Amino acid sequence: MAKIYSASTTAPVNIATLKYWGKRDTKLNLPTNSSISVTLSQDDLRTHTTASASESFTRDILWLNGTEESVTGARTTACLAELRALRKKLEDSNSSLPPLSSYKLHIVSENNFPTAAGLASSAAGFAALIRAIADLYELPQSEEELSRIARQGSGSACRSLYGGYVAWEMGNKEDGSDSRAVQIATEAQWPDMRAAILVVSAKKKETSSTTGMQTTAKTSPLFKYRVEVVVPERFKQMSKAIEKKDFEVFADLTMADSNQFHAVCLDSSPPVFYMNDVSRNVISLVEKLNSLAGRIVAAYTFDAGPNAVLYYLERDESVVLGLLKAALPDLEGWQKKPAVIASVPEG
Ligand code: 2P0
Repeated sequence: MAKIYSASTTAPVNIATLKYWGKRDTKLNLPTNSSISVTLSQDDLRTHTTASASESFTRDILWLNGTEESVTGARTTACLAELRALRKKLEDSNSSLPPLSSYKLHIVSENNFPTAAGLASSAAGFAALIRAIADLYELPQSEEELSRIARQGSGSACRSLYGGYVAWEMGNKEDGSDSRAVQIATEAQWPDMRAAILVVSAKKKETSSTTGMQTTAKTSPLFKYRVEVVVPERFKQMSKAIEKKDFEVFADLTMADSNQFHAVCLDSSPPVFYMNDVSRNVISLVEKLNSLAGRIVAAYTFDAGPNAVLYYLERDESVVLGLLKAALPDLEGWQKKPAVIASVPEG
C-alpha cells in the first residue's frame, strides 16, 4: 500500500465590515473595491480540512460535509494548479522530497455552521483548503502570498488566512499579483471587541454572491458612486478607527457600509434581496438602542443572507444581548467568547 501524506488545519469565518461586492475580473476574482473584515473566533465558526496525497489515489476528490463536491470548477482548478506548481518548484530544488505535486489529492472538509447561508462559508472553506494543501506540501509561502491564491477560490477567502482585522487591498495590476490580504491589527490588539451572530435562517441563499455582485456591477447606477467615491474614503477611515480602537467610528462605518451594500443590491436589475423581516427588526432594535443610549453601543452588519452579525464592546455585552433576548424571545442560543451564536427561528 502506497504511503498517504496528510495535513489538517482549520480556518475561521470572516465577516466584512467594509463589503466586497463586484469584480473587475471574474476569472482572477479581482474586486472593484478594497474591503475590510473581522475574523471570528475559531471556536465558533470554522472549517476543518484535511488534505491527503498518495501515489495510490486515482483522482482528486473533495468531500464537503460528507458529500462529494466537484473539483473541476475553474476556481478550485486554479488554486490546485498554483499550489502544485509551488510544490513542484520545491521538489525540483530538493530531490529528496516525495513527488507530492504529481499525486492526486483527497480533501475532507467540514463546516461547524450552515453552508451557503450568508455566513461566509466559502471564505473559511477556501482558506482552509489552501492552508491544508500548503501545509501538506510544506510550502514556505507567507500568508500574504497564500491569500492571493485563496482569492482565486473565493474573493473573501483571502481575508480568512489571518485572525483579527484584515484588509483585502484590491490592487491595480491586471494579473492580480497585488490583490491580496494584509492584517490591520491582531485580535489581541482590540481584546474587548465582541461579535454576536444571530442565525436568522440556515437556508441556502437564493442568489449566490457571485451572481448577485455581477448583477449589481452591471446594472446599479449607485454602484459606480459606491466603488469610486464612498469605499476609498471609508477604507482609510475604517483602517484608522481599527488602529486607534475607536469603536464609535468603526461601528458607524460598519452599519453605513452594510446599509449601502444592501442598497446597491436593491438598486440592481432585477433587484437582489438578502435581508428579511427579522433582519430589519434587528436593525431597528440596534438603532433604537444606540439612540436611547446617546452613543453607539452596537453595530449591525448583514452579508449576502439574512443573518445578523453584531459588533460591540465587552462592557456592553449584557445590554446588547439582554435587549436581543427580550425582543426576540424565540432566540435559542449559547454564549461563547468572543463570538456568540444564537438561532432565531423564522416566522
Ligand atoms: C464580503 N461578501 O466582503 C462580501 C459582503 C458577501 C457580502 O464576499 O464570487 O463568496 O466567491 O468571490 O467571496 C461573498 O462573496 O464571492 C462576499 P466570490 P464571495 O464578505
